[in-house]
Amino acid sequence: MARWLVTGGAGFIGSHLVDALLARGDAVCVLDDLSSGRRSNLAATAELVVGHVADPRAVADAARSCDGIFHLAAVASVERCSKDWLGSHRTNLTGTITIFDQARRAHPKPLPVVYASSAAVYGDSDRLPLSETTAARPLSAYGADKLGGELHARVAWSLYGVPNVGLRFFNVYGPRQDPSSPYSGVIAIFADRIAAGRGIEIFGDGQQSRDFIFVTDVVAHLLAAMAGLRAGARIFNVCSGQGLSILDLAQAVAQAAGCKPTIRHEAARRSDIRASIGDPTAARAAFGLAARTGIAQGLKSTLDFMKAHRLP
Ligand code: NAD
Ligand code: UD2
Repeated sequence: MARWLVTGGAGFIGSHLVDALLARGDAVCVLDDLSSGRRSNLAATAELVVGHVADPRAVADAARSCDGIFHLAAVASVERCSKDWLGSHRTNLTGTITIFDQARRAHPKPLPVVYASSAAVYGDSDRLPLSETTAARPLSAYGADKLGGELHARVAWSLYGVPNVGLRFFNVYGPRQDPSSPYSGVIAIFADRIAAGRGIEIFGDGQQSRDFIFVTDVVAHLLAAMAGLRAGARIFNVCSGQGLSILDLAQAVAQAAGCKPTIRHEAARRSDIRASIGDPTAARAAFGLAARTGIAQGLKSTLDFMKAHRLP
């Protein structure tokens, strides 16, 4: 039976990965500081170590007797990283280096690592769709640390022999994405507001586009990237390849919820990316995977989950 370390495993994406690993009979150890993740996201059969991903001893203890590391722990909010530049850097970049540094010290050989990067590394490119060869020009502290993680991943392989794959997630949505923060994902916010019969706010004209991918498709890419990972340091987009404007998204959420929300337009966010659409070709060629859950089906699953878990 394989055993995996999942950092950030109590979070939105991480907890779905933990469910999938447990479902196939593997053992899982989660390292998470519960700063945004929840113990309630985890099945009782998952071991949880509460600790900081930049703490070498906590990582060494959690990684002991594991066959590989899925590294998802991060401050995942662009805004929060801008506000707490140094603190989020310790998690997002020093934490990632800590993972690679512990992976290289494993015996008898370095542990393979699959880690979460982000479309944020591209910044606001006008060359769409964004492919892995598109120049990375991050606009945020968050994106810069994700790009830094990719650069250290190359060193981890070339200098220390740590096999690794970085996955540039685009806009991920689905059950368990926390809607409570103003910086939560737009789908979590729209679904929560509309399910509660409240209006929604669109920042800017709503013509800005995003590439949304459902969380179970992201988990499939994580599992495929780890399967048979023995060499190299590669990067793949995890996206649908379809762009959707925020206005059209609002209509799609309303249709899935069967109601017409009031929409209020607010000022556009500072340095908001105008268009973000990924090219999924490389991941399809490497893993035989594509995004299988369309937006209508994904929104229905998300809304059903919210209705079933809505606090009175
Ligand atoms: P999330 O906030 O739900 O999960 C992050 C997890 O990491 C949480 O459980 C949190 O408690 C934990 N964590 C944070 N700081 C930590 C620390 N110092 N030590 C240990 N644990 C810590 O967010 P998510 O959306 O599930 O993101 C998971 C990963 O995917 C992150 O690396 C994020 O940057 C990346 N990502 C997410 C999206 C998206 O659309 N959700 C897009 C691109 C990349
Ligand atoms: C997402 C990720 C970020 C980073 C980035 C990479 C989240 C929360 N953010 O940022 O971590 O990976 O992708 O490209 O997952 N919007 C509204 N009304 C709302 C909320 C949002 O109009 O109530 C707009 C917002 O201005 C933006 C779009 O919706 O134009 C998407 O916003 P987001 O915060 O969901 O995600 P994004 O792409 O800014």
